[in-house]
Amino acid sequence: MSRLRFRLGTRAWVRAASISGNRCCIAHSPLWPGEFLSTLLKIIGKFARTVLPRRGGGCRCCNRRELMKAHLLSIAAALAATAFGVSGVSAQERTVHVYNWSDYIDESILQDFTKETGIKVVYDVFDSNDILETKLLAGGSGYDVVVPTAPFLARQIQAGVFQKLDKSKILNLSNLWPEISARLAKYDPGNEYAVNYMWGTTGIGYNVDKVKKALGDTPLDSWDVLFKPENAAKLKSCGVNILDASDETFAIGMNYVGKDPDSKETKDLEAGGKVYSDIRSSAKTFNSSSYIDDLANGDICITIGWSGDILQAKTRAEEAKNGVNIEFSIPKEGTYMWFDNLAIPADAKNVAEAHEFINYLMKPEVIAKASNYVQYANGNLSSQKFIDKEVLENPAVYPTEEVTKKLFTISPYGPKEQRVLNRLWTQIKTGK
Ligand code: SPD
Repeated sequence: MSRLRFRLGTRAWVRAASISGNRCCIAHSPLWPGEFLSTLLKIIGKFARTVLPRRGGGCRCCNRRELMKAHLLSIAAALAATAFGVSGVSAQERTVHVYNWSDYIDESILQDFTKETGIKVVYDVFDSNDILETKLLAGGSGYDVVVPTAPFLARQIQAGVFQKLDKSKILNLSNLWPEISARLAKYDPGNEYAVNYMWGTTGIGYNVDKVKKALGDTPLDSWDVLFKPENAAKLKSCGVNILDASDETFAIGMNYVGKDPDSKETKDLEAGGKVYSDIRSSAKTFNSSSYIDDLANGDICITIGWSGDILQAKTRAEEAKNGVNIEFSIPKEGTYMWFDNLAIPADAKNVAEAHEFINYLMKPEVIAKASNYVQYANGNLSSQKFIDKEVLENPAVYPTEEVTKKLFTISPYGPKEQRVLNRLWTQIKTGK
């Protein structure tokens, strides 16, 4: 005797008929969630029960006519399972593996997604494009959705790391903000591989009271506050953090000393790097994730930081009622405007689920919920009516047109340029 068991999920149970040789039996099987499949298999089960009443949970011998009916029923059940993507006799639970930046989502969104689709989300975080890139280039990362920043995305597309999106499966792309999609198209021509998740700027996050105490009335709208060695030295005792993100810190440094922030010339990179080696002795940490809590708790008083991260630190301090007053400034000299984007690795195992996840995130009310929580701007125009007024109207999140004119973007580093950058950044961080 063999039992044909359809391991399809947990929501409903039906009976399916199976035969082996001259024997037949009725097996109880759990069903994959889904009303249609559930109903279909229930009907098949009902038929099976009529034809082959189950006795004592076992099997019984049947006549040729019954066997034929049972056989047809088992084929129908198998076809139903196949039609709904159930492979073999044992279908897996549907899962999507997501690798995103830390502090970059309202986790209730993940739970809501699972409730709506039945797809479980395995969610991991990183705090540097370099970490993500190392995994992607090695292959077999195990992730189905990842979130590279635009210049990294561009060179990873070139390296064949991603698969093209099946836009017929992401109908919510109709909600995108054409201006942001056009900016992203410089890195991903035709927007074939990626969808913008969030975008923002890199500026100065500071503890208002501690910085005022250290620097008096020094204006906080200029990189001078941090990059002038005499200022950094005065801030040393209250804690200075520098983002551990060499691609953009060098661009910001080059812009500060009057070079093209997108230059890849070694001498320009050295000039940009010198900005940091000059203040290295005043820096307490080089960090891109725990600096949020460090700022919120008063363990550092100033940092180069990403817009939403600083605003989250402000919110955390306010919620903790710890008396720490935090602000974010976009320096008048200009700064880096970046785009973080959802993409599917070429070797992703759960491609259908990855598309469903991206489509879900692009629902206006869902991505608005994400923006309200992380306090970053997103690339979905239809979402704006769902974004809290304090977020949408905060120029630190959605910069004014005037400020936007001073923002710059950068192109990808080539392999040789990247090696120069890595060497210089290691020297700066280690102080050697
Ligand atoms: N905590 C989430 C921060 C996301 C920042 N991504 C920006 C990368 C710019 N290089």
